[in-house]
Amino acid sequence: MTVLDSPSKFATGIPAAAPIGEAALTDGFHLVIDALKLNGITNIYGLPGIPITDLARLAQAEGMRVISFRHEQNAGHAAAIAGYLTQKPGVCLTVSAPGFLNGLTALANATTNCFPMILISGSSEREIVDLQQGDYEEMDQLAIARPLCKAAFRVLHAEDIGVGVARAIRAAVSGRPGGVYLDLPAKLFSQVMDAEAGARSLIKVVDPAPRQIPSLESTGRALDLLKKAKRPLIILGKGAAYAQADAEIRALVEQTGIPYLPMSMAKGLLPDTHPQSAAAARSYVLEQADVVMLIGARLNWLLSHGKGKTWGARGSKQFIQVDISAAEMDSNVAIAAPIVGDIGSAVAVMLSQIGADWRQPPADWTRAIAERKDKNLAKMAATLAKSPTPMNFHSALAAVRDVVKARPDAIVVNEGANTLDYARSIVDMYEPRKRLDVGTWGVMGIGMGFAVAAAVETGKPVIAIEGDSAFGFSGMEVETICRYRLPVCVVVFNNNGVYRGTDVNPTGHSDVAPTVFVKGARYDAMMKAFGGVGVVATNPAELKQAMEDAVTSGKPTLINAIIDETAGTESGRIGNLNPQAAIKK
Ligand code: ADP
Ligand code: TZD
Repeated sequence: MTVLDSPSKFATGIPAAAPIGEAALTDGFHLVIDALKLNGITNIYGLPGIPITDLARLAQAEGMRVISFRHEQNAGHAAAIAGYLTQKPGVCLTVSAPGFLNGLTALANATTNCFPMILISGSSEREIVDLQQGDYEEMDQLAIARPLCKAAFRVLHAEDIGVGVARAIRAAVSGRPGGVYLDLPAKLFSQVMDAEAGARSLIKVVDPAPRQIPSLESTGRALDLLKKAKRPLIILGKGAAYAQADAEIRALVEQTGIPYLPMSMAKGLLPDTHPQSAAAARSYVLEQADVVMLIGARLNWLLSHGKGKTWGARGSKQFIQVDISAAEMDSNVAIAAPIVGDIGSAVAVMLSQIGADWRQPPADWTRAIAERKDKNLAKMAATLAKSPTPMNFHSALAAVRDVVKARPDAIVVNEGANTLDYARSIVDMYEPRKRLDVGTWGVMGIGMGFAVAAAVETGKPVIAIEGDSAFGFSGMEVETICRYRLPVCVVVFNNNGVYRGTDVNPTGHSDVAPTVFVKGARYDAMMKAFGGVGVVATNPAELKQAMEDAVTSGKPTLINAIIDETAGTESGRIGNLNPQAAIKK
């Protein structure tokens, strides 16, 4: 129960008692905070201003951790990944119109990636917005948010705050997780009501993400298919990592003996060094497999939509898909055995149905994969052993790989093009949910937001491997990292531009080419500017040492890793998606 006080008194930090004989009161500010706390939400990622400045202040005063950012998009990405890591909706708090819009990219990205998040934005007065009379930061935010997220709600009355927050939480985490928008008009915050009635109006959400147990028929159908398969394959996606059914998933893979491929953020669900990992023979297994079981992975562009050259001869595959979203089935190709349910339950049911007589996959299949793997790994080892000057992506990532191997509990954040693609294949992960990256959209700008939230939510060291372009999208948040003294080590792969730094302006004009940055930029000085550690690394030994120092000390660190500006390729590994001019002039 909170006694009503004026915001200005809270600003002084002196709570006032209710006058004797008067009923204790509460208000919109306190009800929002109480509703979040009641539901176990302890952290807010945001950026203060009218009308939510006091909400942020009061939340901190009431014991919540309030992490203020320099731009709402980064706060939004932080909230989204907090949701992914904890299975509780991450909360992002913004001001109206422009602040809301800045947060919206992250909300849409969270929805696309199936991360549970709630964007709470203050908004202007309904009466003025609806008549378009030109209020301060006027915008019909609810209407704008609605098509970009899983659900959107507005609360107009203090007594409905409990319901609004409860609905937002349920919508974010139940079924397929996603982003929810909660619109809180300025007038709501100062609405006053009896404190006891207020407390009674709040809802502690019971079983917010209920288990969805699949039918035995559906799991039986899938297991029958797998049993008959000559070349079975399991693909683990970030839905499997999100589900936190790590032991069951590992048991399923190991008991069936089926080779598996981890999608990017599912790396580490089983250690990448696991003998059944087929990651080093990816093209081979995608082309050759006859039965593929997808667990928490969509057949979207990242898997070439389940068809085309990548997947071998037409009609050569049968798919099993385990997903909480029934509507996901058949979205790209026919799913022969859909299993609709939550991954924890689905995998547990399958484990219970696998008898002692389960036959391991045919040895010629696993042997063929092992041979390809060995060949590819040997080739990669030879490449990684080289140490050119300046560094290229491979030699720098060999150093990163060694540091992560020594600290498997560290969380790796990764964005860029070449920096992303090479890191994904070179840096082995050993534990679940330790690799966070650009996800389904391949969005740049997640870097510092993800890094901040990963550190705040887990307390573990964070290593952010950033292309220099990618880093620029959220680079100002190095101040946030320093301000909260977070154990984040940012490594900027500095090759002077987007993809590479070698383009030239063909006209001879002094403007550089559109993909080129200032050459030799000192990103390390940015971290130093705010009291952190800044280092320049020109070779793998320097890079490794600086990373080890950062991880050991826990001090905010930025390592400016100098990479050959001719290394890498346009668009990394997805150059095929990049249209080229048909007519050369
Ligand atoms: P990736 O990018 O790693 O391939 P996707 O984001 O495409 O993974 O797929 C994740 C899938 O996981 C989504 O279709 C989502 O509905 C599903 N999912 C998320 N959480 C669960 C869960 N707890 N149980 C079952 N499916 C889930
Ligand atoms: N804007 C947003 C929000 N997301 C994007 N994905 C892009 C632009 C386009 N883009 C990519 O897809 S990767 C990339 C951009 C701008 C940056 C690549 O350069 P880098 O990485 O320096 O970060 P590499 O490792 O040098 O290739």
